[in-house]
Amino acid sequence: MKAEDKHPLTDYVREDRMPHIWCSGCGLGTAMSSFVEAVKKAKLEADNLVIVSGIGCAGRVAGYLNFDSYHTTHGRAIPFALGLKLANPKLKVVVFSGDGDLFAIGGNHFIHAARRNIDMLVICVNNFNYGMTGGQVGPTTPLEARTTTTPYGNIEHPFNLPYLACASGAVYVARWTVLDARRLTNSIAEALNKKGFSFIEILAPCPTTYGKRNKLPTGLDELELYKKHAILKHGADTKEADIVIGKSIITGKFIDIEKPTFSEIYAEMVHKIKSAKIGEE
Ligand SMILES: Cc1ncc(C[n+]2csc(CCOP(=O)(O)OP(=O)(O)O)c2C)c(N)n1
Ligand code: SF4
Repeated sequence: MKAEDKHPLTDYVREDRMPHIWCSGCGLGTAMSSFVEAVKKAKLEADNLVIVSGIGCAGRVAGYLNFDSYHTTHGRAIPFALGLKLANPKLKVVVFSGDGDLFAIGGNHFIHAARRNIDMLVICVNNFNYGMTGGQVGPTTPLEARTTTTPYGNIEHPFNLPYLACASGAVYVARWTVLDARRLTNSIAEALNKKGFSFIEILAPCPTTYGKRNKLPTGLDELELYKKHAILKHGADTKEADIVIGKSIITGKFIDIEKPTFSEIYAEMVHKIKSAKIGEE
C-alpha cells in the first residue's frame, strides 16, 4: 500500500480489531476520531498516554485505539485509571466511556475522583441510554423519553452531567455534540494538557436503540436536532445545562479553573513528613 493510500488516522487505530461493532449512524466513530485528532494536536507523548474504558458500546474505544489501553469491568474505569495514575504520576490517563458506565454503576467513583482532583480526563459519550444491552433507561435518559424499559416514557429525572461534574469539583468541564467535531477536538486537546480532573460530555446519536424509539431513527435525525437546539454558551452556569426534550441544549466550555491535584498534595505531604516538619508536634 502506498503511503498516500493510508488513512491519516490509521496508525492510531488497531486495524486487526476492524471492522468495528458500531452501528451505522452511531456517534462513537466521530467521538473517537475527534479524540485521536486531539491527541495529535496536544502533542502528547503517546508512550505516556493510557486509555481506560468500562463496558458498553463506548467502552469499545479502549480496544480500538492503538495506545496503551485497558477495557475494564462495568463502572470501574475510573478507579482503575486512578490506580494507574497514582502508581505512575507521569502518565496522562484518559477514561473514555458511556453514560451508564460512568454515571449509573460508576457514579460514585466519578464524584470522588472529581472531589479529590485526580489528574485525569474523563470523556463521557452520552447517548441517553444503555446502547450495548438493547436500549434500557439510564441516568441521563431525558424525562418522558422512551426506552425498552420505559415504553410509556421515562419518569426519572436525569443527571445534568456538567452540573454534577462542576459540583463534585472538576477543574475543566465542557459539553459538545458530535456535530461540533472541530470544537470537540480543540476542547479535548486543551483538556489533555490541563492539570486536574477534567470532564467532557459528548452528545452522540444512538439511532439503533435510543433514536428509533424517540423519533430520531437515523444518526442524521439526531444531528439535525443538535443543529436546531444546540446553543453555544461558554462559561454558562451549569445549572442551566439540563437536557429537556424540545428545549435548547447548552454546549460550550463551562469551567476552567486551577486547583492543587491529589498527587501534588500527596507529594507535599510526603515531603513534609520526610523533612520531619509534621508528626513532631
Ligand atoms: C456488572 C455489570 N452489570 C451490567 C452489565 C451489563 N452491561 C453491559 S454494557 C451496559 C450498559 C452500557 O451503557 P452505557 O455505559 O451507557 O454505554 P453504551 O453502550 O450506551 O455506549 C450494561 C448494563 C455488565 N457488563 N456488568
Ligand atoms: S447500539 Fe447505539 S451506541 Fe451502540 S453502536 Fe449501535 S448506535 Fe452506537
